[in-house]
Amino acid sequence: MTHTTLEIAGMTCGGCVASVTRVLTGLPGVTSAQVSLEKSQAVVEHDPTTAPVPALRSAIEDAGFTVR
Ligand code: 9UX
Repeated sequence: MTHTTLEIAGMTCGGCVASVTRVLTGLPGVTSAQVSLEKSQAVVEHDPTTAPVPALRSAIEDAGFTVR
């Protein structure tokens, strides 16, 4: 397992945090996601083979947010 920190733009409320958390933890290979509204970031614990960083990025962007 690897920890990756992603900078996310566009989260404005707790509902956004819940959405990002749900899409990340719904991906195969993602063990956990700690999403922070204040820091505009997500720390994701994942298997980089099953859930590579571009897959994390795509899932977040498909949910309507921007990964910097
Ligand atoms: Mo509330 Mo966050 O509608 O998009 S979930 S602003």
